Amino acid sequence: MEQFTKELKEYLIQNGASDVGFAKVSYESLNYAVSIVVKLSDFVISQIDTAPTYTYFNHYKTANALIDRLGLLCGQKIETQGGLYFPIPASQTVNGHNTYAGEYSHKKAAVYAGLGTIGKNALFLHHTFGPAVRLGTVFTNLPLSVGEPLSRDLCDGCNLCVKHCPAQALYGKSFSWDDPNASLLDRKACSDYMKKQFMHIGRGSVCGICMKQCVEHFRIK
Ligand code: B12
Repeated sequence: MEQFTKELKEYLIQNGASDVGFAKVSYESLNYAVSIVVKLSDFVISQIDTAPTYTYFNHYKTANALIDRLGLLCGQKIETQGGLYFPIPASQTVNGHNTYAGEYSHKKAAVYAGLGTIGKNALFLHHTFGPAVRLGTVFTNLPLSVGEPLSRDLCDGCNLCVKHCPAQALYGKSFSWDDPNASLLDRKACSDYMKKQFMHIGRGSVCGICMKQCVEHFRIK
């Protein structure tokens, strides 16, 4: 399957993915995942200051549309090899309000694929692009050549994200393999703040201040 894995990665990159990885993680009977990374615009992110911008909200929607399209293209390619596929939506909350969870965590698949690590901001930090990326995941039963988690931590604990979070939603904890499911973020506080303060900009779905702070630091390092 090494050849197909390589072809799939090249195909997704040709169609707009910034990076692609593969992981041995499961969704029901599908035991492999394709992790798709779409890098965001440095300039758009740089304009976020104490609030998200209208442009960031549009950029977020455009990136989500690309990720969902890449998920479909990826799945169609998998089906040509006789495999099943299940694309996780780019940005969809399931189980009603106040649960703050998607069908599967994109960050988890991306970490297992070896594409990056989790920062104190609870965001996935890509090894090259940093935190300003959006993610997608496609599960399949087709065996793929998988990566493995990075051994170094890409977050140096600078705390800028924790200090600047206007909702004070970040606990200041670091991701740890001893307790990988420990929550780093008060999800309700983050969501409530976006809804209260930024409804007029991004319908309560965007903020990005923790991402912007991290991007600047990531670049300086
Ligand atoms: C619901 C949701 C929210 C909720 C809850 C956030 C949260 N962290 O759970 C709210 C509304 C608060 C929110 C806010 C934001 N979100 Co949001 N959100 C989602 C969504 C749709 C589901 C996340 C989910 O299932 N959460 C439930 C908890 C239980 O899961 P989790 O935090 O992902 O991870 C848990 C476990 O999986 C585990 N875990 C996490 N990583 C790893 C790694 C390993 C190896 C292991 C073993 C475990 C593990 O620990 C966590 C605690 O239990 C995802 C899309 C998706 N399907 O992944 C986007 C997503 C997480 N959001 C994203 C973004 C960018 C944001 C915002 C910046 C808003 C914005 N766009 O401007 C803020 C950032 C908040 C923050 N600092 O984390 C991006 C993150 C990209 C990145 N670089 O990491 C995602 C992945 C969307 C995407 N397609 O890229 N979001």
